[in-house]
Amino acid sequence: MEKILNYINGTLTEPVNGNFFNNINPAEGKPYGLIPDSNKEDVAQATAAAKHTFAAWSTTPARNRSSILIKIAKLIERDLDKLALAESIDQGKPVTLAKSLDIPRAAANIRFYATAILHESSEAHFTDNEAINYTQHTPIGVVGCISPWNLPLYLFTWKIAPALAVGCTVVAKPSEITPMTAYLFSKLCIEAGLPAGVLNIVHGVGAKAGQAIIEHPEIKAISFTGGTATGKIIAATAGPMFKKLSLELGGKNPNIIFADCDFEKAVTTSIQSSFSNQGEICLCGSRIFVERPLYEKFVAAFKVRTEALVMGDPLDEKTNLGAIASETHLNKILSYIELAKQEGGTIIQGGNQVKLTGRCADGYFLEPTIITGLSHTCRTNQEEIFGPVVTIMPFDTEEEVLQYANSTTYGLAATIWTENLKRAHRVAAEVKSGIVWVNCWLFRDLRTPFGGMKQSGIGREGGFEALKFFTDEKNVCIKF
Ligand code: TXE
Repeated sequence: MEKILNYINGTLTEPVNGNFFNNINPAEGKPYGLIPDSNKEDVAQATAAAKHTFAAWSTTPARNRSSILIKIAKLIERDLDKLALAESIDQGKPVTLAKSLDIPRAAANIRFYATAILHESSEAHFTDNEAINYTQHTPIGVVGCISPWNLPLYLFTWKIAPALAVGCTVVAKPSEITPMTAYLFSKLCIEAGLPAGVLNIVHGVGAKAGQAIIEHPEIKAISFTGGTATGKIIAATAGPMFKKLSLELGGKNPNIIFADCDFEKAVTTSIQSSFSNQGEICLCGSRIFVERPLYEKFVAAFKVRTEALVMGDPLDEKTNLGAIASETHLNKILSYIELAKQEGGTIIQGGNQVKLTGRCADGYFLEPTIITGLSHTCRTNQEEIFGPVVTIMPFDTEEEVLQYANSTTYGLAATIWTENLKRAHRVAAEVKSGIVWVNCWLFRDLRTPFGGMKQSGIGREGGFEALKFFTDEKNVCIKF
């Protein structure tokens, strides 16, 4: 049983209260390690260490901060196989996905911000011949970064990298469902020579350790990715304390397929956007809308491709779909499949929990599921399920599909499939989503700001926006 430890002031340490809880391997449904059950006291220690180190780290030349971060990125690349295996065991995702997506992206996140900080610039405005106004950004202080369980190291590094690059010191908490790669990451930070206290990782449950980070008065900004319900709690706590907030929350993303699309590409990519990572990606297109002339053909082809997906042991290189991240989450998804039936939906594929044999006999496996026959207004089509479950609905006109697409409280991502350039621009302009992909999905340029509209969140991550988020901005006017 591997015992995960907190990383506070440069040292791996047990929680102050000495309490741990089980770390479950979702493919086996069994504990395989222990997680610190940290509380306020650990967060207080971590914050004190971060505060103490802030003066030194924030005045360390950007090139030196950059070179330590690059060292960490190289260590991630060196340990690619080890980290991918750990992430697959911890989260249930196929090891091949961890190896090709999660871990390389974690290294890329760190490299991106380690180099971006070397190219940071600020604005100056000359006011006729009378004055100059310039904008100055200075690191805001100690910041809190809280990440979820679906893309563990990928989202953890996405938050901490810009904070560290800009000169902030960090108190971070990975999800208690998937803490292992953040723990291995803390060892890499020690190996790379990251000064003590610059990054502190406190493990534990959200309501205790997470909430203590949000409430701590010395933590000036919070970057959070997780569920919308948790986002509301965080906003309610941090808002009255006037903390800077970036909230990346849920999605109920439309995947809009027009009859003039490149059919083969649309079907192949829609399989990925529906079922990658067991559908546990906030950007997954969980509502598929197909223009009526193509509807029957699309549904038939999509069903055949879904049937061909291999669900099984995440450590098997042939596996396309691994385990659901936790038993609680599996039950949540199953309850939505029941709801879909009650709402009059037809399960045309999947819908059942699966019992595998051998090592994975007690794991949390669920068939990829396709539901048709539902209205866009029902709860199944309005609430985030966050699993391998998609609905497919026909539409007749652009106006109609835009109304369907925009009918939820979410607005994270949308995908549009059409070969008609004018229509692509027209629909992209009208969809209320922070990210719109045309004829592709999950294509990311890290310079592009990332975030949602409506209840999918506030603030933008990615690009230079993220560096700015972790700063105080000042505008200075000098009169000649
Ligand atoms: O996430 P939580 P949960 C959605 C998805 C899922 C639902 C709930 O629909 O079914 O959210 O998942 C920490 N103060 N997404 O409950 O609770 C927690 O410890 C501070 C979408 O597992 O939001 C973890 O580190 N922190 C999503 C992080 O918040 C708190 C990814 C996320 O957990 C806290 C995950 C508190 N009071 C779930 N309570 C996405 N957008 O990608 C919890 N946490």
